Amino acid sequence: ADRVREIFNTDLYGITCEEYARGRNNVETVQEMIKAGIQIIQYREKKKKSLYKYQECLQIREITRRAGVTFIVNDDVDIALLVKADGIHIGQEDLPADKVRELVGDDMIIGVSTHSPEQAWDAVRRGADYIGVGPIFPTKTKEDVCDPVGLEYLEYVVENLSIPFVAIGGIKEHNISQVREKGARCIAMVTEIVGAEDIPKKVEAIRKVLAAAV
Ligand code: TZP
Ligand code: MG
Repeated sequence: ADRVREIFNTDLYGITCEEYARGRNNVETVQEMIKAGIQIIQYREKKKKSLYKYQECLQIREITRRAGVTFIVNDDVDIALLVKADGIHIGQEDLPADKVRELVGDDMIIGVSTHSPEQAWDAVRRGADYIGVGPIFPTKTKEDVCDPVGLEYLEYVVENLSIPFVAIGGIKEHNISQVREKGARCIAMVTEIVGAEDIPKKVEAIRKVLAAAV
């Protein structure tokens, strides 16, 4: 638990999304995120077949390992295991976290997306290592995303839970300070980072905003 807490004691959580990546493939995006100094990276790819996801994850595992970056795979427990990812991230309609734990063992980090206090407590009960909290703001990135739960649910988590968490959903350079000021330490962004022309430059700008927030 302390190991996971330490890993999530970081400012940004990067997530791939080839659709918004300005022609970069997922491997190139990860390389840019690493250059930018992002310490946790999730591979999230809804539109490719397993074989191609597996091949990309193999490469990403190699480069994240060399960089000392935590690598988490979205959805696919089999791929996470095969490439020896550090973690697996699942949603409310994936296999339950306690069942995923039976498959992946104690060393792999399990993250669960949550949208309400009930879901957060359920994830804790099922042995999740961290939770996603969101969507904080409206987002078009996730197809079946629920309505924004706003800063209110984030506040609930900050005040009532001790599990590491990542705030996510519609977070941008212009609104990230609100998220930090509500108490989020680790913040995930998809389009704001993968869609940036220059990822290291974008991350530098975001970090300036974070440094100025309370
Ligand atoms: N889970 C909740 S919102 C979301 C995910 C994967 C998408 C967030 O994307 P963006 O581009 O940062 O709004
Ligand atoms: Mg999923």
